[in-house]
Amino acid sequence: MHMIFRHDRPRYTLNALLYLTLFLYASGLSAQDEMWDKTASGRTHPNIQWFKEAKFGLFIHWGLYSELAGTWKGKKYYGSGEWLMLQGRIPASEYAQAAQDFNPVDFNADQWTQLARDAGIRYMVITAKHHEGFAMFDSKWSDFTIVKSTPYKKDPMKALAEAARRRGIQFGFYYSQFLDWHEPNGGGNKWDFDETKKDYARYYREKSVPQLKELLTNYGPLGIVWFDMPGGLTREQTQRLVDSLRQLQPGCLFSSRVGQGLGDYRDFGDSEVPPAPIADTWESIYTFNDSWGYIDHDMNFKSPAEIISLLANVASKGGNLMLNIGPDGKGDIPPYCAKFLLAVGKWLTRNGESIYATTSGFIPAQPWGVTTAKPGKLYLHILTPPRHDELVVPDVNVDVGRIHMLGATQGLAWHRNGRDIVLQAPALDRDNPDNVIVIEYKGKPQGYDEQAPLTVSTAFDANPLEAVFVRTKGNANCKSITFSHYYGDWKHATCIAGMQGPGDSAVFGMRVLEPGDYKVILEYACVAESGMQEGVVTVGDKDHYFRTLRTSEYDKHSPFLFIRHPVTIISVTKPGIYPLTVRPAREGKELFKLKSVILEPIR
Ligand code: FHN
Repeated sequence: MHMIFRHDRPRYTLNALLYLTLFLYASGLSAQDEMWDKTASGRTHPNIQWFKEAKFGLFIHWGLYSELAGTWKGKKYYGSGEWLMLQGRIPASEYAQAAQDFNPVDFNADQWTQLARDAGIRYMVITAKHHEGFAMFDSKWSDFTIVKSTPYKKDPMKALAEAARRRGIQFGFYYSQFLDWHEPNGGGNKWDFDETKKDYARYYREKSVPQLKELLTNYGPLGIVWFDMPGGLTREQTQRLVDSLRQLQPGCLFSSRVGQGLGDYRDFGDSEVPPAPIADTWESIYTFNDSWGYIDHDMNFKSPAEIISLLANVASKGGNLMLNIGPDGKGDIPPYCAKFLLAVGKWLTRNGESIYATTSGFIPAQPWGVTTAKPGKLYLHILTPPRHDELVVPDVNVDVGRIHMLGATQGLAWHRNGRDIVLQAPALDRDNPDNVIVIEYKGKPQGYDEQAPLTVSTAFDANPLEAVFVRTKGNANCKSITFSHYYGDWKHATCIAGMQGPGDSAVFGMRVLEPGDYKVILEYACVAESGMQEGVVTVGDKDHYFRTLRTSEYDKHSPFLFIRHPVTIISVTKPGIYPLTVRPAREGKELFKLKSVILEPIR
């Protein structure tokens, strides 16, 4: 067997990356979000097209942790259930005994893959080995496997790979290449094993690489190897790892978390959607509830409407959504996941044309929703139906032909108002979370304009001006803030930060369609030292003063609270474009982290 690191040992010293890794793991909790590699190689993989078109994937976290279901010795844990071993600092030898009870007799590859098929899923990625170190497949390189150490004794991955391919679903494996809490030389377990004595090269050589090779050899053609949490390797070593694995299956894609910018497409952070479209090939990953692995006391499942709107939102920015389920220790998929997936599948049967093989739309997000596109077609995803019978689509700079509801033959009435299209809004189905309207067009659309003024209309109860669309001045800047509620259930908020003095301002372009009175609501988070400071909202020549309200301190492992603070009312007498500026009244601490400004028509 060729071991790619055999000749590297003399050079395999602790480099800067390794020190960083050690530091992160020594601090235990901070690891997950620090280890997301969101960059890809920039080269176009010859087999990338299926992935670009697929748009909807199913992630499956299934391992020993599924049997433990978030409880250890009577204590319930919350958040990422697959991190139970670390959360409970469970000794590796004790944890391994759980394998004796792991007997997923209900596992049925045909049922799982048929559900995926009916849900409109186009690719599936399942955990072959997660950080606990337990292989859910048959491996010669470890005894800690479902075949060798459980009463089940079979390899479920064989059947699953075949069943997925039979149903036209691309099949892939998740593999935690560095973290392995079972092994003395694997990353992450410092409660059993002395970090300073670890030989990561040996871990890669004796388990990680050979197991990856088994996966790429024994399960037919794989669509993806979904690496996670890179560590312990230099760029050169990662490149060699990638090269040696590519030889086995040149057609297989590698996720960006292979590390060192060497993946074939970009994954964002867990539960993260970039705020604006991205031209590269990329994926957002979300889990159904608060955990990736099964937890029997986690019932916080996303509803079909939430998933459909997430799918449309991700597609509107040009990405794929891979949504995770956590089957239990018997091999059953939680009933709400199955039920809600089928509801999403039903919606996709009618509306899939507006999702699969689309690119981002060329109209920025509107109070009514988002857009996706295909050559000659712009799809309007109406996530919030208007209150009146007109729907304005701003700045449609192409030659418009027919406009119709997706799937309907009858056209919709519309007229031009300058560059806008004004649609006679059809009777939308209020039970449908995303009514799709198709605008057929000719010509080359203008690019997506992040600086376009944002629509404000009395047709909507709330008109959000999101931070990503801001123009900043002085030290004000737009950045993404990451935090969690329980443990590893990451949230991300794009905010304007750095506003410390009157010269540091955030300017939003508002395009008000109808005159009227609007309440101005600031949505922000404000730490103690920022509280009780004065700020100003300026519209036209009028300054509106307010004082900041303290919300919560920032700690990335706790909720970061955003308040919706109504600060004033503005009266707009004429439709038109108005700048709205937010700034501190005087020099001081950062005013707050501003997520959005919401304009609410007064009724
Ligand atoms: O630590 C893992 C986590 O358990 C889960 O597998 C997610 C899925 O993207 N990846 C890591 C954290 O980012």
